[in-house]
Amino acid sequence: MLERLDQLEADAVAALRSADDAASLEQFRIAYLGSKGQLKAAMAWLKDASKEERPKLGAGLNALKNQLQEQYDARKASVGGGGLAATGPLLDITEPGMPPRLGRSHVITQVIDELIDVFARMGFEVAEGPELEDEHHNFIALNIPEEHPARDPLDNFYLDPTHLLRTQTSTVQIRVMESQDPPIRVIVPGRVYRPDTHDATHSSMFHQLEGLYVDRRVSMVDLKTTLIQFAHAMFGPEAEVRLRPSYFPFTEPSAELDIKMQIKGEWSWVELGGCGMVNPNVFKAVGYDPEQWTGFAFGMGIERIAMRRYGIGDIRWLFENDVRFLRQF
Ligand code: 2NL
Repeated sequence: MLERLDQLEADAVAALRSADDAASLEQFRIAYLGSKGQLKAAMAWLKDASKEERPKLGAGLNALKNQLQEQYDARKASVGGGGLAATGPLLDITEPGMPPRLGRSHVITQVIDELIDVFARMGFEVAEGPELEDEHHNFIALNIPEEHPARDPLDNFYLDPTHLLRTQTSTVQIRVMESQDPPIRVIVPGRVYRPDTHDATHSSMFHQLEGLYVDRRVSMVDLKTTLIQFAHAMFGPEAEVRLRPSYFPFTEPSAELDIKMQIKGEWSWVELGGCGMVNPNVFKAVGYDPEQWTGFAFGMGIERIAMRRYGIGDIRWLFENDVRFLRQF
């Protein structure tokens, strides 16, 4: 009996060794491990075996079964695709292809890229900085004193009494001026945060583009010329710029910035942001001599530009990430 077991093992091991593809492996499985296979048949030897032989034969058959199953599994894994031979191919290579849908930049990113391009052609470099700021960069250096209403806790996202999410990207221009000497010509696109009840035109997170130019004898004419060049490049040669007197703590004089642009064939004035000549107090805060250096600065809302240009009726659509909306741009 035990000799028959040895013979069975030798045959099975040889058969498995020569099975080198999925089909022959399957033949091996049926012949040896299957429900009508040789191991199953060998179990019948037990009832003809003598009392002394029976336990040894039983243990030997079990061990052989486990060993063959293990070797078969390993072999099958290394041959690969074993399942396919039995079930047929899972992949029908004659099916027509389905091209994957391509991703794209968010419409706000597209507008930012365009703005960077326009200002780059006028010599402006892009600067970036942290969205979590301290009161020095967000307020003090920008000539916004302690008692100013802009610092109201209800109008800002404070993390602690001296840290908050930036409310304007001017914080980055302050950092640029603190770290390098004039002349400076930078634009800063980025996210800003203000607590606002969300509706069609308000979001507590939105994007701004600010610009700063510092050199000797910079004038309001330089500011307006730069803005006119920007308006023409962005909205076409017929676009116009209008500056209306205003007030900001960080500029003096200050102005609101309106641009006349064409929307669906109709010309209209759109309030894009504000601008002005850098307040001497801001220069003092960053260690520039205000007798020597002059500059202009401006800030505009990027959502405003995108919404006007593409006729987007609700600012919230920009941030809901519904691909059916985003795919349109
Ligand atoms: C607006 C108005 C403005 C500035 C931003 C600025 C920055 C520095 C110094 C002086 Cl470092 N000014 N930025 C100036 C005027 C207006 O933004 O309505 N933005 C959406």
